[in-house]
Amino acid sequence: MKEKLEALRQQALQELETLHTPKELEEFRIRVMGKKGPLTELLRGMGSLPAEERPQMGQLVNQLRAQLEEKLHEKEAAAQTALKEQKLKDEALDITLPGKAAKTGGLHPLNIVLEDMIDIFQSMGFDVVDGPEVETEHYCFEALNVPKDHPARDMQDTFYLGDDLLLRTQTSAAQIRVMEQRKPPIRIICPGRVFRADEVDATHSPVFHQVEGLVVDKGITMCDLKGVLEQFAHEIYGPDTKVKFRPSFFPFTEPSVEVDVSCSECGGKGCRVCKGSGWIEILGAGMVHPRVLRGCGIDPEVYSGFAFGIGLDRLTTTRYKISDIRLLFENDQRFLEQFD
Ligand code: 2U9
Repeated sequence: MKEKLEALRQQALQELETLHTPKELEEFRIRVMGKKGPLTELLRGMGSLPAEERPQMGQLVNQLRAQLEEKLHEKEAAAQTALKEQKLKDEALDITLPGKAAKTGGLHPLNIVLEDMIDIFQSMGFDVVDGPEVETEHYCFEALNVPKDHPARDMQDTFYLGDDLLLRTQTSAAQIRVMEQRKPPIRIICPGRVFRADEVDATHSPVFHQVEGLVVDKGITMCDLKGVLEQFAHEIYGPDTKVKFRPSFFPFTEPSVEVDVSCSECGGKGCRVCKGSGWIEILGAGMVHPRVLRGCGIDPEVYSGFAFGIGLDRLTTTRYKISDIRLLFENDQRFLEQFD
């Protein structure tokens, strides 16, 4: 029996040396040390030994069990360490790799052009003012000398929200509020969203943007209007740009003009952008109608002023050669990314 025990020790220790994974070691434990294993069998076989040999034999079997247990523990601990090391190796991070660049937002093209315009007018001493988008008929039309039967007041052209409430069709409404509150000299621009019940197409949107301006003081003349708007056109389109003032009509200004600049695309020769004319219309303007001044409590015998209105969307689409105004309102990342 002693020889059997020694043979088992040799064989078990030898086999243990070849086992490495936790699975292999567990299988060994069940096979060799389990109820049906050779160790248990040896203990059972002790019944056939003479009584005086049994204690010594029992001690030897227990020693072997302890020895195998210890070896198994060692191997299991080594297997766990190896497993952990392999895992660390597999999951190793290369901290020297460059990180993913975070996407940063950029200015919307309308805001790029608006910021340029604000810079230009601020450098000429204008303040920037704001006003409500929901207005009353008084501020949007009456105070601006727009008669009751004017087509702009028609339900077809203006979004009415109720009897007297409407979405402003021009930012002039906000400038009337300033004229009521401040005494001249007044030098303001008023950028903002405006609304007209237009059919949507490549050049029309029911929501668009204006930058309107107003100057009121003693002795303001058409020369001031020309000087300010020429300066603006030269800063936006370059100093060689020609500026043309054409007579026009608006209810809120008298006299009124429309302002064209020589086409920046063809230099005035005529092309697709200027539809062959060599000129591009950029704004409307005029001397503030005396009735408008009086309505705000400003004496037109003492003060005079000029006003202008610039369509921001058209200025933006021509600058960036954007073919369709709707692109400005869709917030498509692929479009906006080009202006970062
Ligand atoms: C006050 C009095 C008068 C603002 C003006 C225009 C001429 C004009 C258009 C430009 C393109 C509107 O966006 S657009 O379609 N505007 O032609 N706007 S004079 O006149 C004012 C403003 C305020 C108190």
